[in-house]
Amino acid sequence: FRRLGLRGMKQRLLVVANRLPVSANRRGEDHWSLEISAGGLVSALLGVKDVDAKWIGWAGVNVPDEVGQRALTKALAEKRCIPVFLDEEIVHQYYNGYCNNILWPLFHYLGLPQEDRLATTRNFESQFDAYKRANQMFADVVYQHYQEGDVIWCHDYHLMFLPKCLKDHDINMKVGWFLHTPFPSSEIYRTLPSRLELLRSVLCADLVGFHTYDYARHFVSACTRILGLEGTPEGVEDQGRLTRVAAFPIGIDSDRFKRALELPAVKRHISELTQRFAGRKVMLGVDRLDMIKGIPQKILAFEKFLEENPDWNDKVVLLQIAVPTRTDVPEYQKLTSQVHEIVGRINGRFGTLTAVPIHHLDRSLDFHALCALYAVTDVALVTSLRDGMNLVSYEYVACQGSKKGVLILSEFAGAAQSLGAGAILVNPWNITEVADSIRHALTMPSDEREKRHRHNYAHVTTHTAQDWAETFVFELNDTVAEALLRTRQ
Ligand code: ADQ
Repeated sequence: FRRLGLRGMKQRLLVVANRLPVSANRRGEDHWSLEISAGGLVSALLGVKDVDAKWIGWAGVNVPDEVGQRALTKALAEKRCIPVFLDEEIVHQYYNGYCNNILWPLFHYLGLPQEDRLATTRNFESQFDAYKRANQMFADVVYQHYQEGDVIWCHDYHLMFLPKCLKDHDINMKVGWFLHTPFPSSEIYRTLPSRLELLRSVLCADLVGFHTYDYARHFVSACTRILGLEGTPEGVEDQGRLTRVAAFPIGIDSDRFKRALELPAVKRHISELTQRFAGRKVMLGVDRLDMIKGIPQKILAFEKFLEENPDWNDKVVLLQIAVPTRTDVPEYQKLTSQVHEIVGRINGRFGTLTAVPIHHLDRSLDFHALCALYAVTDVALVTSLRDGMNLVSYEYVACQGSKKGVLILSEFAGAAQSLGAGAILVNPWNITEVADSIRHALTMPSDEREKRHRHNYAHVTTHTAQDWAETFVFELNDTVAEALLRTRQ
């Protein structure tokens, strides 16, 4: 900031993400009610010092009429949000199609569409077209609000084409792009038909960030192998221009969780849950119901544990909270039925008249109930098949100050890089290994539990969401300043 003469000034930051952090409900022709979703990204950005942040994104609703659009724009302005209006057709092609059916599975190593999803491949061109058009619509809204000196921070795989749109408009814009998912090995990435255009666009950004060093390395390899560019320790170089590439591991607002544990409502939840499960060890899973989260694999591993450890049968319970997501997509519907089927079978097999081994809820929990669950449970089970970071593992650790529960964590979650020394790391595909880890976690001596917890707690409370956002914005300013100095020399 100092080098740019910004010391003491509030710098404007435009955060561009597919979804605004609000849920909007229409209450009349020109009246909207808004609820801010207090996710990690929101608290991260609220906590960045000397920065005045605004959000640009889709509100998640179709608003075809001008009266509704004007009213929503006005209501959102009070929450420092600016809407991008996408119609149903573009949402279908860009969001459901290209983003969720092509990029999401590919980036999580599930490959390009097969069978059911093959129809999407046939429509690939039109979906990629819609993706580019949607990205251009986000860019148009950015131009309308941009002032010289603003920092523009683009988020995630939905907006890979945005850096190019922005730099084509004004080469001096300061543009950063951050990916919340993994960036896969270049051998996987190179199967994507639009691989060249997307890489070239991301390289238009000044700073490109990932959760882990491995994802950054995969990205640089994709640029060298697919585009034939040169990778340097700082990033990727193309005709003398450097795009800086680095790892910026996200964190959580750990104080928010610690404060919540002191609230009477949360304490009430905690004592209810403690009574409800008295005499049993409680294991917890909290995930969006998505194939990348490995929920069926987790439940099968728990079944294996029950099979091999009959003495534990009525002494342990697994609470699996799964928020339904992308419910209109057939593959997600199939996953839901598959999970229900497995849970039903296991409860039928191991349940008694008074207790069942798995409580499975298909719903989101409010923040207080979630904190209470994190606090009372003995073991958290995170078995993602791939996950950019996985914040549930961080949230669990933040709430375990007194209990010092054990975290079983997939080695394929980004969080394994930061919490690996404290967690029990597992390969989620190996259900025997996960079943053994469950037994290890449930029988772990208290001094080992404390040591492991201390390591993770220190990490989660010192690598916060605020630090993450502050570091990214600082580095982006620095990168641009350095590039300016280089061109002047
Ligand atoms: P997600 O895939 O959504 O995020 P994750 O990082 O675990 O995964 O965050 C989920 C959030 O939703 C957590 O804050 C959690 O508390 C909340 N949540 C999950 N289930 C819930 C439930 N049943 N009820 C209430 N709340 C629930 C993407 C990437 C991740 C990356 C994040 C941030 O896929 O890998 O860590 O972005 O970059």
